[in-house]
Amino acid sequence: MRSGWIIGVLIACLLAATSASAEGGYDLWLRYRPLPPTSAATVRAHAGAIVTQEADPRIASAKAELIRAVEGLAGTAPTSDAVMRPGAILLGTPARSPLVRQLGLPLAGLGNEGYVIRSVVIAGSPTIVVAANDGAGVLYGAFALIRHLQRGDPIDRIALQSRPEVGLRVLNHWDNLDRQVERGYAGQSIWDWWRLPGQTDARYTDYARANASIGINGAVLNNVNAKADSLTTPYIAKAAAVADVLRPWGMKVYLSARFSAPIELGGLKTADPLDPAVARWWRGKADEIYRAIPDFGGFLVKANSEGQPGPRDYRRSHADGANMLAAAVAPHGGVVMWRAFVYADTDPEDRAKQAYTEFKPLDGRFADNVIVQVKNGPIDFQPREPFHPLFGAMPKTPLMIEFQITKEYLGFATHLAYLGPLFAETLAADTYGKGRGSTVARVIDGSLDGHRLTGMAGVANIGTDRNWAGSIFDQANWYAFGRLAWDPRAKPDAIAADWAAATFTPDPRFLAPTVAAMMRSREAVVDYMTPLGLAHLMATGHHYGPGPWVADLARPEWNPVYYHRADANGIGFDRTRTGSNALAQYAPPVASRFADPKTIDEQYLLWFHHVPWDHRMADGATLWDTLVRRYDRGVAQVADTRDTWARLKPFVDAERHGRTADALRVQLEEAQWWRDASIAYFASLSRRPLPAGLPPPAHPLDWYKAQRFPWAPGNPQ
Ligand code: GCW
Repeated sequence: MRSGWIIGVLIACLLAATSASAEGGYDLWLRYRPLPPTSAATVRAHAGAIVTQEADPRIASAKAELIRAVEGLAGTAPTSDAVMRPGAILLGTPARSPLVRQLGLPLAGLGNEGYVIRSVVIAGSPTIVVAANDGAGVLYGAFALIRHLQRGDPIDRIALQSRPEVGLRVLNHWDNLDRQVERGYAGQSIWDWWRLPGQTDARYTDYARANASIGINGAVLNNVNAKADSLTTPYIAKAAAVADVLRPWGMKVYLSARFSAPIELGGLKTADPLDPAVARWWRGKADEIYRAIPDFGGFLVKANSEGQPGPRDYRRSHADGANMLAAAVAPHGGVVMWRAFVYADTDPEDRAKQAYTEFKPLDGRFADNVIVQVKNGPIDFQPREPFHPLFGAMPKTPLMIEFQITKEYLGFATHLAYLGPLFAETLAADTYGKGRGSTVARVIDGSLDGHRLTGMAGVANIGTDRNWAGSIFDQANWYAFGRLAWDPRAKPDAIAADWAAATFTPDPRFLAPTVAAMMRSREAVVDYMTPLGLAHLMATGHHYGPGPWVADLARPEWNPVYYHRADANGIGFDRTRTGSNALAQYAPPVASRFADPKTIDEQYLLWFHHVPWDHRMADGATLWDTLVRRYDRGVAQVADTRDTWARLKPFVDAERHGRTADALRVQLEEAQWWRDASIAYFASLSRRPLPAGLPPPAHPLDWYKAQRFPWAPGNPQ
């Protein structure tokens, strides 16, 4: 009896200990663990009640989240009230809340999504007010306030104000209907199409909460390599069920549309965008969707790219295709996001040039509710690319930028690479489209050319993994995408600090080294995979490990040798006048900056130039020696991060610390593999010795060539 009781107590203690330390990462950055006692007391003093006076679902979400956050951070749940009491947080809009209205806050110019947060005194009581013109703004303001609470910032004299610089802040899910995620490394698709619409999942709500917390207001639910089935009546009902869950969190759903759907679903003989029967079919389809989803966002289309159908099949332009679809959704206020990621198997032109060649002449020919979605760089989500030449070159067309949050080319979810610096680098690039200061950020926020339709898309890294993103640090890439979509000028280190504080701890002894390691992590990947402007050297299909020698794929531009062009004399892709002249697609000040191999920023050298192995770099070293040293530097950086992380153990729970440490160990081995394989291959062409003191590759070149990874995740089906 007695021993049974003791065992029971022991088991209970064990369970409590496990659940307290069970940190799988599901909570993301919305992890409301107790603050240190003084910060917790401050929060309690200011958040004894959450007061709202209107029945808006987004305000209800804001209130529920604040209650949850305060309860977790400060240990006491606030009450929910409709009248003021001391030490309350007031949420609302002046239009519907008399308490907010009487404050006369400066909300003009903040639109529907901006917010003001202020410390005020109402009837003698100190109050924090979160006010906006619309429920969406209140929701975003509530999350901004929570961010400050999580960091333990002083809140007694809080004064914040913000509005998003970009309108459509959307995730693109490359999720197939059987739940396989193209280029997904975090398990299956969270969208359980089979069980929808009758059954939804708590994950959908948590997904929406996470997105709302960083300002993401839309999701394209299905892969751009789309099946027409998504547009059938049963699948529209499924999408509508998802939309119902996302709506109270300020999110709209969109669908990728397969251009040939009128043939596949409508029984028509053609999908020619200028055929009236085709246009009629799409109008009917759009009407049907809007009956089920009144706030449906619109369509995303990948056309005439990598085998997808499109208007070019009928000798029509991309504008013809986009405008026909745009007319179908226009009566409902929908948009068409038309992708510029286009290259044709029949076209011998440098792949980096093809999108510009195809789209630039169409500038000004798109309907008002079309926005052209352009990848950050001209090839394909490489560890580093120069900005896409279409930015700054299509002033009469709204352009949205597409980033890849999932790390197809940066070591999947295994390698730690914080993408904030990659995103920010592109956004800060100056296109010179309208002279100096014409940054990509100004193109996509509409300010450069006066566009009101603006957007940023991120290819999601989300799946059914317990930690959503495949690793804890990959969550930071989702987070950084949202924050930069809200404010394309935000600083990636500040974003990393917010993320790490909310995800782990605001303790500066943890934050400073963690943020520093995150900030160097993407450059490390560049160094050990594709230094000095190299690109697309990943192995076939899965794009995981090194494959710079691959030369046997059907299309020239699928082969790494197409991109590096290394031979006995040198390496790099000549995109100057003597080569493909892709340089001419950039505005003259940009082109001239890139034109000279002596003055170009060395991080782009081999992207634009084929140079001899003995080419002298700015510091006098040869290109060959520099290349090898870059590979080494990348590996050394990963080792450094591994050591830093080991030292941070006291600040992190065992589970998340251990899993990250394991991944860093694998990353280090694989960085070494990348370094060794690449050097073995390039040395076989350059026939030069390694700089003195640097270790030779661990294996002969043939060993690296013989590695096979037949079941790597994420490959297209
Ligand atoms: O990055 C490449 C991927 C494809 C993807 C394509 C695209 C959805 O390898 O898997 O297809 O880009 O962006 O359309």
